[in-house]
Amino acid sequence: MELEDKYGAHNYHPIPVVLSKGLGAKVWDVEGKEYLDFLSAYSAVNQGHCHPKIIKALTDQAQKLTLTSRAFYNDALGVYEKYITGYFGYDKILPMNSGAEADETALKLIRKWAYLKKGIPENEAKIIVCANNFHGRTITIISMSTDPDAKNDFGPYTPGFITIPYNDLDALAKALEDKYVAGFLVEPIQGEAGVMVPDEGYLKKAYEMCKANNVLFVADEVQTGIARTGKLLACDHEGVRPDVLILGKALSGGAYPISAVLADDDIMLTIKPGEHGSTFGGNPLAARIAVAALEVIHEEKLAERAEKMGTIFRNGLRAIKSDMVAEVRGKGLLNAMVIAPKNGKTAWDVCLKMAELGLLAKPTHDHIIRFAPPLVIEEEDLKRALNIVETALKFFN
Ligand code: IF1
Repeated sequence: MELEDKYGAHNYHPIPVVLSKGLGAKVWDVEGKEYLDFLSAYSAVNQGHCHPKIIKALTDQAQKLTLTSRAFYNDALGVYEKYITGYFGYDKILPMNSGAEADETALKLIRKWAYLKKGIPENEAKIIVCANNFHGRTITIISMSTDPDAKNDFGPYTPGFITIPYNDLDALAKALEDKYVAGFLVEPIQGEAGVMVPDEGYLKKAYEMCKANNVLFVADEVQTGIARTGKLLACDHEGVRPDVLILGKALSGGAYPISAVLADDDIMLTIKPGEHGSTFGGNPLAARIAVAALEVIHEEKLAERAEKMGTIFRNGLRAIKSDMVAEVRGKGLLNAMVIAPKNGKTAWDVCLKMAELGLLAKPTHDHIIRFAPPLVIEEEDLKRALNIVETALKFFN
């Protein structure tokens, strides 16, 4: 911790736990203490820490060829591209590395499509985004943000965004009256905002309104995708097929930075050779890891598991009697508890107490504790976690 403080940027304020090993839903600190991981690296470790099949794909490929750049072909990328486009049902994938890079790629695709296909005048394309969004940390992405911590003192900002309230179809309808709108970028559930689940039917209706106005519906499933919410994609709960799909995090099971944008040819082919890229995007190591990570999701039926275990977990949280619990919400194994401060004790104190008791979670926006364990968590461990949450809350009674 001292090394990080002395030699590392102070862009995080971690819970004071030093981890050194992880397997499945468990992690161990340097003293050998075991914890249940209820953050999963912000939903990147859906398949569980160090999943053997994913690690094997990594170690096998790492001995052969890790990076060629896209200046040349390699024998892994095409195989991955065929697999993932068939897996999610799109014509093509544009492979990137971080979630933010995938969001940036999606923004560029929306703009290219706007000028080359929709006929919006050059530099006039607008993209609708939602208040309290989180899509990453680049300058353009924080230009869309309404969070002062993410945005302040990073200006000047990228223009071309219209911000509307989340889960508000009237506001979307009004914004869609602007004929220069080319896309609507939305999280099916707002993760960082505190697991904000929109009304039933919101995504479906929003999609239909976008289609009626020749506007691309773009889903950022970096956090909600890959089985986290009880379906392969959060959009699947409403039968919505995004025009552009953004994936990241669990696309690698936490073994490597891998992200992707999926779309059909009429959108994807608006970007021509030399118009976009990345040194590591589509590298053979990522290609093999991502195939293994997606196979695990399918083989271990992790979406169905997230649905079943999520219901057990949410019901268990709601059964806890404590006046610090203001609200419990979520879908699948992406859940959150809103903590009402008591005697000056906040969600942070509850998280410290839970860490002491063997459960790792971290608050977002001061009062909201997000609970997102790996989807492979055993039912007995899920129940043990519920006991730890209850014990921690009771401690502040
Ligand atoms: C941090 C949380 C934050 C994301 C969605 C894109 C990205 C993310 C929906 C960018 C990343 C991470 C970033 C990390 C904490 C975590 C996070 F919501 F998951 F908790 F911040 F909001 N779209 N979310 O959630 O992906 O570039 O990070 O690979 O920045 O503190 P990335």
